[in-house]
Amino acid sequence: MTSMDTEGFQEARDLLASADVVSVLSGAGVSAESGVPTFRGEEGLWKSYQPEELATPQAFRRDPRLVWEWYDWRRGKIRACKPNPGHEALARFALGSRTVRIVTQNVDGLHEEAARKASGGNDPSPGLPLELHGSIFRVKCTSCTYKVPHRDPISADSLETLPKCPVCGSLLRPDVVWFGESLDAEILSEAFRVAQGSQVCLVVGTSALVHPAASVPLATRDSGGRIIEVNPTETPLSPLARVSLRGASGEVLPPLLEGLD
Ligand code: BJW
Ligand code: ZN
Repeated sequence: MTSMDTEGFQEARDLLASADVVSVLSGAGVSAESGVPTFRGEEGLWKSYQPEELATPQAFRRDPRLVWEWYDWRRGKIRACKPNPGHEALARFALGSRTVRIVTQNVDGLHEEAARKASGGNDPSPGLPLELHGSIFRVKCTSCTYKVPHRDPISADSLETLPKCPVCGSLLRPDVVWFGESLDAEILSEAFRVAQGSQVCLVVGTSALVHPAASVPLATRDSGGRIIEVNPTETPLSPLARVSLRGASGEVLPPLLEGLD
């Protein structure tokens, strides 16, 4: 069965076609077909750790070497990944005439890469996402305000080899949002503002378990808009979605968004 035969496909296309403003909430599933491991489920395991054990400030304080080792491993995997047809379809959609804003939980930078490619040297900004959980390719100081882009491998052999702040000498850490940490207030309020003002929120590849990100589509629904979900499996948002398209985003999004630029 192709995605175009999926129940609700035409309804989803009609909803998107008649919307002036569309918000998109994406999660790790949108990058799965690029080879980026998701967090939860069988593919999501690293050694025997769960994200809740490593993506916390407590874990970093307890064992920064282990946490950096996990991030260095993930950064290496992501560096080798390219945007897939799902990212590309979203980027083309966002660069089209409709007002589209991509809000992502992903830290991999693949939406941005797809937007730069799709813009062909023109302004990529309508396709650049609001990054709710930061970027894995940026580091920040654990003590001062130092923050820089950082893509190179790091050595997590010992505490001594971990990256240190050039200003104050403290440990650097990935500039991502860990459990128990607040999201950037401006980015978060912009995400809710965009969702509230959109007629459709397209939710792609997220388990919708982590808040406040998982609440963003509720702002669309609470203001009278519709949620369209693209995910191979059911999530807590499925009962609230007008349409749930059960498939991989790299297969569903290109035909879903085709011609809606
Ligand atoms: C495909 C596919 C394909 C597969 N195509 N799809 C309200 C209620 C309960 C708890 C809380 C709450 N508010 C806040 C909390 C606490 C906590 C939380 O949400 N806990 C829950 C888990 C219970 N939230 C926080 O702590 C947040 N901070 C905060 O709220 O601050 C204020 C506060 C502080 C203290 C107390 C209370 C409030 C911060 C959350 C930060 C999350 N950080 C991480 C790590 C980021 C850095 C990094 O990458 O290392 O973000 S955790 C991890 O989960 C990552 C992700 O962005 C996030 C979401 O995961 P995602 O993207 O949904 O991925 P998966 O793997 O879960 O799902 C993949 C999906 O794709 C699946 O559904 C598949 O089916 C699908 N899929 N292949 C399409 N081809
Ligand atoms: Zn510093």
